[in-house]
Amino acid sequence: MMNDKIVTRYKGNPILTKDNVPYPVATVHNAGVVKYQNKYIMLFRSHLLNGRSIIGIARSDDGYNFKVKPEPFLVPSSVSKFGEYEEYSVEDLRISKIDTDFLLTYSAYSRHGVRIGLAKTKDFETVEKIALITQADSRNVVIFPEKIKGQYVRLDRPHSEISKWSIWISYSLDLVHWGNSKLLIKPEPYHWDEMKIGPGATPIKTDKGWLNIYHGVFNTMSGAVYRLGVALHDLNDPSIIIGVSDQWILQPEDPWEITGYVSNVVFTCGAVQEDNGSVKIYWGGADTVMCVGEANINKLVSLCINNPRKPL
Ligand code: BMA
Repeated sequence: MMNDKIVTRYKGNPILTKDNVPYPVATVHNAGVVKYQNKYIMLFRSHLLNGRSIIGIARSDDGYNFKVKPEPFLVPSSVSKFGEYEEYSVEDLRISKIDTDFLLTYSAYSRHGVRIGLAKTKDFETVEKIALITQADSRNVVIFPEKIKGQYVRLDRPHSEISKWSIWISYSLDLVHWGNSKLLIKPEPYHWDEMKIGPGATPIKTDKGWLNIYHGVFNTMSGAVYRLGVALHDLNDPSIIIGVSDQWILQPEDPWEITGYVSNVVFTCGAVQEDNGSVKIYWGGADTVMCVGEANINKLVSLCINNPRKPL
């Protein structure tokens, strides 16, 4: 199967760039996206002109044409318990809807390393920071969009010098204290995701399992290449991996994915499941612009089941 048939890129890519942002930024990328009141809400990362990142907000009726609000949505706190740990940046936010709350997880950077911040909103007008929910160094946390057996569940990506960057799972009763962690998927040696992997979009519920669209990195003589892949987790126990697709589903190919702030990057923080069996996958191109493409969910699921590689 040809890789370029799995995700059909939108012809109007890139769908959002720095020119669409009414305040000075260098990039628009790595956005969490969700549907709320029949609109698509995009919470995107931008590098400011000092190289640090904040989160902006854009809305759309169709998932392709977005309009950015004049004020940023989430910026580093300068006071409170958050100030110490997000002094440098807030980055790569994911959105997970549970009941009437939208849970927002983002990377918080400071001189002490990178941790995950949790914030909540009900309406994307006001936002409340709740807690820092990991130690350093951890990035790319996505919370499953429903409680499973009475617990909140998240995919984690702690960083360790000994074991390569891998996908873990943890559990919580109150969203603040997490534990019972377990390693689920590791980079596969001499494979497109051999250098590191991390959770990408918020998992999507299908009748065959939770679909996890993740990113994988391969190092080359001209630097790292970021691609997207898929894994399927058991519905009732997402620590059970049904399959990890051997092949990637998306790689940098368009000019704005190949060249930019960081070249050769497609990186996702959000995907929206549609009623017709498709999913809109949103990705940052070269850490510079936002793009979207569509894939058939059954096709992604069957890649995980029919052509898997070893998870660990
Ligand atoms: C990762 C993160 C992402 C970024 C990617 C490519 O480590 O910093 O935010 O998109 O690198 O630069």
